[in-house]
Amino acid sequence: MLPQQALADHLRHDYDALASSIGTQSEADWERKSCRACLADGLVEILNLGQMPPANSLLRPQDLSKPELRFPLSLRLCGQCGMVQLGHVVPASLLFRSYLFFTSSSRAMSEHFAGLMSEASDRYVPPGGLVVEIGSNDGTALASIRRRDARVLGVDPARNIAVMAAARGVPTVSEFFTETLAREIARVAGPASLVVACNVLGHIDDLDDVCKGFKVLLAPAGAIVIEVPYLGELVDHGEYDTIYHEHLSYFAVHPLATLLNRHGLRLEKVEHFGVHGGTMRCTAVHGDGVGPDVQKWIDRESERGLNRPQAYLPFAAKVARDRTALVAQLQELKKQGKKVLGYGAPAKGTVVLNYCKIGADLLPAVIDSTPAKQGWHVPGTHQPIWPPEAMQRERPDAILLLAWNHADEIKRREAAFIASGGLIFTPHLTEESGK
Ligand code: JHZ
Repeated sequence: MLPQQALADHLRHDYDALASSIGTQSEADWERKSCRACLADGLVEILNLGQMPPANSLLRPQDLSKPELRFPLSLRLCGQCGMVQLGHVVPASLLFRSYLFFTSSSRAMSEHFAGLMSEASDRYVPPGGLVVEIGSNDGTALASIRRRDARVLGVDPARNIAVMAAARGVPTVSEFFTETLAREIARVAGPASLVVACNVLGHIDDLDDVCKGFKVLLAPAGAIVIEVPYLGELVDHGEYDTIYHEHLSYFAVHPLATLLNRHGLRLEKVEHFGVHGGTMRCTAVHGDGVGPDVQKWIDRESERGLNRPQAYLPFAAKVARDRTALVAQLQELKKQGKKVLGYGAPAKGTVVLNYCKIGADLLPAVIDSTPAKQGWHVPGTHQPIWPPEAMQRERPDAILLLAWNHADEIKRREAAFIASGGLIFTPHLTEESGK
């Protein structure tokens, strides 16, 4: 067994223990009725993806016959501030204490974060200054900082990953980020000139506690750089598979600015990047209001009515249409005697396979390059996860690109498959190459 797998396997015992205690609770125990950004009541459902297993709760072969946890996946809108969020909260300790997603699994994402760290640390970190990353994962981003005169500290609750970060030379506190922890970091290490939080704000239920933590940790002239997938693109492109229990919030600019303002933080700048299906990088500082360009984002969001339930009707209709079309496509390929494999076992893949009820009869296995995932199975639909070498052995005719956000990197890796005429399509049925 590889070290990554051994640790994940070991921590699975904790997951099982937690899962059996949670299994006795009811839906009402997980429901949240007030908005995470502005605390208003009265959230309105805009999409329902049914009962879904936690997307990263991969199964070992010996778990396949055991009952699995499923939780409601209901997407709701706050009519007050426009925050889109899940109506139910799966306990964070179940989702994040042992984590199977590693930032280093994508070269393109590693380069993206290295760019962020170098730009932001040049701008905000004086000699001897401190950079704190929340949700630092395996330390990839912090390790990319080459400056010897900057101090770095990661914070990530996943114990298996904190070990990997430490091995990379990135000191990591393996805890959830809270105001209490922020005070302790500030007391021991001093205020942070730069706080980075990429793809993690959406994971946290109590955003007030996190913002209080930002406020006490941040140095007077420091900055917080937050990256989150952008709601506008999720809706425009029908990226329903990015909706899963780990992602409690789906940010647009207005609700994020509202949240930060409530805590004496000013959203100064918003930049757009294509990664993860459309991402915004938001820079916040001490203060109030928003920067002039940020106001333009807010005006555009208000013009398109992102805080009104009607704006989401075409999105919900496209999600249902995509499901029907994807299943029809897989059935047709099966009828033609073609072999189809999934590519990537991302959290998104679990959502697609379970929402569309795609079992091993239509898609017998998925390929993933992460050693810790190989040999395990997709929750709910149970496809085994094979390493990329299986492509040569299995010689599929087509692949369903579940990790569609890494299309370029995967296409480079699988150039031989494409050269031989292999078909690649995504759950949203964009044809990437054809026979
Ligand atoms: P990927 C992640 O979601 C995790 P996920 C997280 N929840 C988050 O917030 C979002 O990102 C934004 C594999 N792969 O990045 C590796 C290959 O097999 O889409 C991964 O298992 N071959 C924090 O889980 C998966 O695909 C390759 O060449 O949806 C990609 O997962 C490459 C590049 C990746 O994340």
